[in-house]
Amino acid sequence: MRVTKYLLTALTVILLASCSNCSEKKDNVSEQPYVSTAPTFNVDSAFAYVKAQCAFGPRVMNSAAHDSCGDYIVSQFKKYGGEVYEQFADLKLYDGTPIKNRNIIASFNKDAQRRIIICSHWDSRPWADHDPDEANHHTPIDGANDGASGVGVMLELARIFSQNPPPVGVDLICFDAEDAGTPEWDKSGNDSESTWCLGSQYWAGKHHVEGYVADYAILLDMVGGPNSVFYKEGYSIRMAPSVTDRVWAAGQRLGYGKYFVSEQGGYITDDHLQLNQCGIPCADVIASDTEEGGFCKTWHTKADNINNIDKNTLKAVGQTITEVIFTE
Ligand code: AHN
Ligand code: ZN
Repeated sequence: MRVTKYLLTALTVILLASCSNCSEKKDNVSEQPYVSTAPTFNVDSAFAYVKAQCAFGPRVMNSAAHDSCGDYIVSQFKKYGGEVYEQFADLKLYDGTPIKNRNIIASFNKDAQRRIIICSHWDSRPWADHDPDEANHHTPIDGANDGASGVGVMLELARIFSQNPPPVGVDLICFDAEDAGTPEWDKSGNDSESTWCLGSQYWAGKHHVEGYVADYAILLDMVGGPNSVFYKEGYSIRMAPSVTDRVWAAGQRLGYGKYFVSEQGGYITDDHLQLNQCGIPCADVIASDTEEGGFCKTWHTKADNINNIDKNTLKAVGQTITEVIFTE
């Protein structure tokens, strides 16, 4: 009797132990969340950088606000230990208007061989030509989302790098004159794609450092808007497939799958084309509107201001880019 009881107890113990050893533990392992070792992207800090840019007023070429904001961006990059390069160039708008173009580049971990570029445009559109109110079609926009959001992410990255040197070289490039392409109201017929992205066109022809090379690049465009979703942009899939996969995979493993959707989006004329054409594979992280299908509802309207910035979008993108950089 006693022996049987002993055997039963022993059997129970073995069964329990084996149970906790296999199925339960396995389940636990598969439920473990991904734990990133990348630094935290502080979204309040990034938001403050977006707000600061907007406070100068629209950053339209040949304006005082443009000059002052350019100085501000340079001073922030320097404060965080970036090596800053500037490219000043005399360029022309679609209608021949001369503009003073200013590209701003900040290099971190300057001597590293392996380098990646994070870029965005910093100018804002001179005309709210997509505004529902026609009276606004000739007035400039703040470009909180369209311009300042990408630069806000880059300034926060610079702050992060000042405390956590990146494992590869990182060049943060602010292109000028992306958004002065032929306005919708212009009837001259000169609406070619080459009227957009003037700053990146200039950079593609003349890099900030002679013989400059980079392994790959990520373009940020409208990364702080409401109702945002990021599809894999057409040219990015075609010309920079592994960069695109890398960015979207990073977003998804961090839990931002609602933003980084693995579906193909449209083909968009943007600064990334210039990098791809000069041999640097570049993916465009550019938002679509979950309700509209096209660009964000505030796109090229007076409503693209600081009141319509969504910190959740900014955080999802900022943390994803931080993840990509620090898992190099
Ligand atoms: C065109 O509308 C031709 N390209 C969109 C690129 C863009 C404009 N990104 C921001 N503003
Ligand atoms: Zn724009």
